Amino acid sequence: MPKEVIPMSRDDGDDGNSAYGRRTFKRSKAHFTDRITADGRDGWPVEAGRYRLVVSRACPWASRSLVSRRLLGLEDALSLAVADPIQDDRSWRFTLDEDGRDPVLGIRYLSEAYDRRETGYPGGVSVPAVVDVPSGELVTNDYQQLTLDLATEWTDLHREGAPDLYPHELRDEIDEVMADVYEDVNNGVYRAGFATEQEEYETACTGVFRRLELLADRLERQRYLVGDTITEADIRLFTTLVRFDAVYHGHFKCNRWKLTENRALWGYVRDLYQTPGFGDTVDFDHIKRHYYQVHTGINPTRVVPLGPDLSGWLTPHHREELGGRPFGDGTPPGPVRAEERVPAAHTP
Ligand SMILES: N[C@@H](CCC(=O)N[C@@H](CS)C(=O)NCC(=O)O)C(=O)O
Repeated sequence: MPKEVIPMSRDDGDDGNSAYGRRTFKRSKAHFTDRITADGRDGWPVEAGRYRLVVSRACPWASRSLVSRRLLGLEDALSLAVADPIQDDRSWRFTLDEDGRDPVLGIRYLSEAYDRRETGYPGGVSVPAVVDVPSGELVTNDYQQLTLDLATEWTDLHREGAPDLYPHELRDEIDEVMADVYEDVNNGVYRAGFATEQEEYETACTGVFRRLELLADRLERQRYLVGDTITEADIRLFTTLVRFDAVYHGHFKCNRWKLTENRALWGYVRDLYQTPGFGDTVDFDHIKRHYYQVHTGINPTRVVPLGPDLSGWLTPHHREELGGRPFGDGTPPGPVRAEERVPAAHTP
């Protein structure tokens, strides 16, 4: 039986009592913040085939990198390991692979790559993680920086027609939107879900919906969050919205309304879902089983609900009427490679 895993705060200077106890939920900071860059200044140069991206398709933070990798066409350059959505007491494990071992890294647990990098470090084992294949060492688990680096440092390895996900002239606006989305939405749902006091829950839940309403206003008028093309900001909002009705509405009690009841947001998230590179990374089975089975403090029975009905995800959204050029001067990514396809039973 997997042990409960809580996104703990251990290295951000709090007293260790805040993630799940009496105090406000706080997210830990990523512990390994080395960057893989074009000039290799941290000792990790961008190099095709050298690194392996380890994700769980359940995890919204890891899913950002799954979407970026697809949009930018980095599948050949950066290989992918998908962990079992259910961690055990040694955390993320490769039980979906033959013999329970990642075929490239040869390890059974992601923690082995963390241990190779640093023995006995104080943080938790989290995804996304990038591992250096030759040494087997973890390079980074800094999910905030990772996608920005894929967009701006890995450019030599991008596919032809890759979009510019973090255009220079829009960075200030993108950063501003992402900061609000992070605080109130990406992390707000976790603060609501892990709250152990009424007031803490109400504050977080109110913040989630206040921000969603502001975002919906914006998205009534424009197809994407910033400018007229898909950017990093859309990726970060998408990975929370795509989980909203499936897990945040019920399991995390963010239930003032469902996304399907909000015209702008439901249209926006379906538009992205149906855009190559977004929906084809999403595994609703992994999402639901992870949240409902791993957070036993919230769901002690570990029963996973049957709903919601997924068929609506593929219905017409009519967002093209707002204009916008999804890939700017670029093109959509090609089909998903066979070995990375999400099983049809886990999709609408
Ligand atoms: N690395 C970040 C974000 C990534 C993250 O929270 N990933 C989750 C999955 S959604 C995870 O791996 N949690 C395992 C754990 O915290 O032990 C953090 O430590 O807060």
